[in-house]
Amino acid sequence: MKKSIEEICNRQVERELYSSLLYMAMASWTETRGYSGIADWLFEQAEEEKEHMLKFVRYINGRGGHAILPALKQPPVEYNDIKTLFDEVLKHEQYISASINDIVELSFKEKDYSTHNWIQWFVSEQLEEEASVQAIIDKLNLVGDHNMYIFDRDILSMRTGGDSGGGE
Ligand code: OFO
Repeated sequence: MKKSIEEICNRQVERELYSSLLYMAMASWTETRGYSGIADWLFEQAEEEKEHMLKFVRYINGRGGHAILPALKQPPVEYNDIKTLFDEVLKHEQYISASINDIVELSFKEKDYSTHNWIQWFVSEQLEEEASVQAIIDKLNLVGDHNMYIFDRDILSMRTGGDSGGGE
């Protein structure tokens, strides 16, 4: 695999791992505030992000590169409220989508059509993730502050159940 592709995939290892850490930090904050449903949703999301990171690790190594596990910066400890927390999740997912698109673009430019083909799974996954977070935000806007208890129960049925097993 070309050095440029190895480097951009390693950049994504770091970003997926940070996503996992960020969602765990958010989950921990929500759990301490009694939102156990939201915490479960975020912990599950964190697991998915770890799986995404591993997909990159295995792909890089499988193509003759060397996947590097990075040191990570600490994610925020405190969050203002549930709505702003999910706004931050959406913003983060949009950042990840842009980062995946960079890989699509570079792999095409470098004529690495295997990577270009492989990364398409992440393109679809990002679409799905952004849509599911947007659906949560829409719902939060509907329920208002008084119905947060109901929302906390309801979010458990809002898992996309995104298949994170494919793509290799
Ligand atoms: Fe949130 O998604 Fe990974 O890629």
